[in-house]
Amino acid sequence: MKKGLITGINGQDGSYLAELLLEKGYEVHGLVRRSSTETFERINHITDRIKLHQADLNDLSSITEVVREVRPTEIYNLAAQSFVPTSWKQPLLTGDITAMGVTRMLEAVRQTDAKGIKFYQASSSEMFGKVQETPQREETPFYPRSPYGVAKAYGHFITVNYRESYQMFCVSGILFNHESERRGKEFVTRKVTDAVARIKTGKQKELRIGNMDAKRDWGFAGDYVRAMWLMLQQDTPDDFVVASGETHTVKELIEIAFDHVGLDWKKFVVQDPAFMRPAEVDLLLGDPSKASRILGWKPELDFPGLVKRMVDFDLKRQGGA
Ligand code: NAP
Ligand code: F7E
Repeated sequence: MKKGLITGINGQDGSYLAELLLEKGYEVHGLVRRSSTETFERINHITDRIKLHQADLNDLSSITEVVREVRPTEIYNLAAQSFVPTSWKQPLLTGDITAMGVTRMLEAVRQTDAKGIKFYQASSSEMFGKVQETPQREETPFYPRSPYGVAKAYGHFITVNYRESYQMFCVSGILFNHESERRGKEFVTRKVTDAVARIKTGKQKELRIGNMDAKRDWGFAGDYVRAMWLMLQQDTPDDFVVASGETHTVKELIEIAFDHVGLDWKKFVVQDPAFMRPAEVDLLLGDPSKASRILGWKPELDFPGLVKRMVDFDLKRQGGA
């Protein structure tokens, strides 16, 4: 039986990936950090079928112990400080977890079973930052624009380096933005769909938003975790861009979400400089052709379908559907 260990199992992607691995008959283990209030909202429905282990990406001995105890066949390193604005407020912590945490995971693998464990690193389109070409491909040079992007670039290269130095099966998935009803409410898609539902049900009066001209290549998280799994099923380790191949502005996102419940967004949306970033990533558009050709991966849910799905979910939560 295959054994998967997911760091960040309690996050958006971790929860979808755990479901996917269970469906495929894996024994699923998750690494979670200690918290004074245990909230496993995203994985409550599967906690009886997975095994959780307490460890922290900042603590090498704790993760080595988990890797030694579990002896997984595959590790998916999804844990990170993943919110871009927080990376300016807590740049050192972001570097410790999102960058050095990758090296700690790789060391835990190398010291335990360098040849027997396949390793997936959750890299990000934020590494492209101030984009050097469009669309962005595996070969596009990185120009990160936030401490988060810089940390992810380190995580990418250390993954490649362990592959080349120790012939370990390590891959880096360069994933563009992917969303769902399980997305944290601080990210723009969920912030918008949650606000639309609250405005529609009379619980909120306005939506305060930052840069509406930013363009992102958005997809559905459930589709993207399939690509992670496919990368570890290949015979040779390689890196892949995973994206929808379409780009949309934040304004389009807002329009679709408000339209879906019959509201005119212009009456409710207020631009607020508090949500502008010190340095912005203006445009992201990925070229997923390598993933399509080699992994046979393609996304199933399109952008309007994704936004409507998230609005419907939030409306139901607010008792409005
Ligand atoms: P997420 O919802 O923020 O989940 C991140 C997880 O990491 C959380 O479960 C968090 O634990 C855990 N974590 C944070 N610090 C940790 C530490 N020191 N030790 C152990 N665990 C820690 O992120 P996501 O959207 O699922 O993304 C998954 C990964 O893909 C991240 O690495 C992210 O940077 C990357 N990524 C995401 C996207 C995207 O669009 N979603 C795109 C490209 C790359 P708690 O639950 O305790 O907070
Ligand atoms: O911002 C703009 C903001 O925070 C998207 C993470 O998963 O994807 C995510 O990073 C865009 C930016 O995601 C608001 O300026 C406008 O241009 O939803 P976001 P992100 O920064 O792209 C990448 C691939 C990751 O790897 C990250 O982990 O929306 N925007 N107004 C706003 N953004 C937020 N959060 N809030 C606003 O009010």
